[in-house]
Amino acid sequence: IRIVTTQPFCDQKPGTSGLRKQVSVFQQLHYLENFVQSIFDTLEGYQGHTLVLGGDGRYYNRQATQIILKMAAANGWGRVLVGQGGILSTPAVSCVIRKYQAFGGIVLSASHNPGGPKGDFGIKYNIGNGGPAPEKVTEAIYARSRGITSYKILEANDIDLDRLGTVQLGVLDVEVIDTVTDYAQLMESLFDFEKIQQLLINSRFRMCMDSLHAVTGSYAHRLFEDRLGAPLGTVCNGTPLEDFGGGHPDPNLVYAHDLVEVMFGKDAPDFGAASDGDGDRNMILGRQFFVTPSDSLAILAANAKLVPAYHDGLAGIARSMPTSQAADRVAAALGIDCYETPTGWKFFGNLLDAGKATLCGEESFGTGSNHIREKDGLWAVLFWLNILAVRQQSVEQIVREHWQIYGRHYYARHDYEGVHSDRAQTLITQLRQLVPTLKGQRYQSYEVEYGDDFSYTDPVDHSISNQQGVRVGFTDGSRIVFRLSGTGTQGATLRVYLESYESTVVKQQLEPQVALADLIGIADQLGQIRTLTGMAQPTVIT
Ligand code: VG1
Ligand code: CO
Repeated sequence: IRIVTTQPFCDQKPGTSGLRKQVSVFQQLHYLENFVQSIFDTLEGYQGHTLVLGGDGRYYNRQATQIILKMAAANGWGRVLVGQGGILSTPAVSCVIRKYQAFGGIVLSASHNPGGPKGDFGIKYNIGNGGPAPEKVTEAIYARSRGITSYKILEANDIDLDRLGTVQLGVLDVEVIDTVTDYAQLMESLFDFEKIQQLLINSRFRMCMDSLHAVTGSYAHRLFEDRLGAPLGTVCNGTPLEDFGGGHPDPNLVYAHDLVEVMFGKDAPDFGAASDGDGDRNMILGRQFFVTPSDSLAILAANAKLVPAYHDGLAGIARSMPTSQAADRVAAALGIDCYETPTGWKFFGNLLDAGKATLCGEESFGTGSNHIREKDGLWAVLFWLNILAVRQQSVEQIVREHWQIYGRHYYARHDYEGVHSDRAQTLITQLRQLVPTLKGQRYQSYEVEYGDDFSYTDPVDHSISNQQGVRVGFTDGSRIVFRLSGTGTQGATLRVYLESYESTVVKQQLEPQVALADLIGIADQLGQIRTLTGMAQPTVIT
């Protein structure tokens, strides 16, 4: 065991979902090691216990895996379960931690950010419930990283990550596990695979799953084609690549363009889906029809009883604050609680552990449940397939019927990427000062009901998270939310979330950008977006 002297880096503060930086930053001497040692130094009582380790397969995944294994060996872990080739999707890590009652896990991913030598890399610690470490842990890791002076690493050869089975690294047992098996078994225990299989082998139903050259490729091939009988070719871009084929592995209408072309083209399949770099996000499409993630959460909740795992009903629903209020209406109709949390899956962990929520979702193409403690892309796809198999209707019919019953929440997110950090900060600071003064003010036909900077008190451990996004709510239930991204690696990204509500069926047919046009104008007026960012329009609209 070698003790290596090091100096702290000042920028190792985890964001919304772990530490994400450009690959070149991680390749600096000691950079990764410092952060990993900071994680280990922060944990108590892990000695002799099990760590789960896996990543989304992006560039630097293998090298980082070898380093972390040797550091785990030097720091007294008892066993590491590592995915074959160093690969595990984020939901699979969560599944494996829970199944084998590991002490915790490390996920190597920058999720939807591009990969490759010029792309991004990331690392995140998950606790024993399988979920992302809560803020008090990530803050402790950050504090440690600023005072670190040395780290411990075993001097040893690299292990063969491609061969399944157990090898020794010093006193550490390293078990290379199949990436898919545990996760696939969990999925089979939740859904009606027989019904889904009948749907998929029926030649009248066609589906297309786009894995965007990212981690879900192996999972999707195994589940949809091998196990559920969908024809070969159902999964496209299903070979994981270190640079995701040069694309943005982000399942939305902008970046999943191949799939969008197929689903909005002539002779489109009945059902389309995509997932992100690390497999925790999902996009759901019908034939020439897009389901917003906020609607998807509400529809899954309203139809949950059709799925074996949720047959007895839901304890509650949780959504992140910027996610539309569509789920709230379903919760109200079901007579269950709906929780509103800050952005980031780590805030759902306590609600799930305490049995207060069963389904959770975020507008950013994230949906999940109490089966694990991460959002789960393929789980959402299977959930939709299970509903389709039972209801025997099209995706569009299901969504339109939902709107008829509950009303439609028009929704859009406008991202302004690559904004100068100072200017983005100014914009938010000005909004923080402005919005509490707006109550009663009128903007076109809208009257402000409240304006605040969202603060969350966790109902389980009572921890408080302040400044989670500036909200302006109007008397008719419409909302505008402003916040800065915590996952970007260059400059700042401003996110503007827009939502309005329409209960009249004949008015539910508009394009969201048209329905939200007035709110888009008001958002610019309130935030001085064009002036402060210097941009005439958003870089990405989802
Ligand atoms: C974004 C999304 C957030 C999501 C997070 C991690 O964060 O808005 O909802 O939980 O990414 O998703 P931010 O701070 O950039 O808005 V993933 O798939 O990157 O782990
Ligand atoms: Co992700």
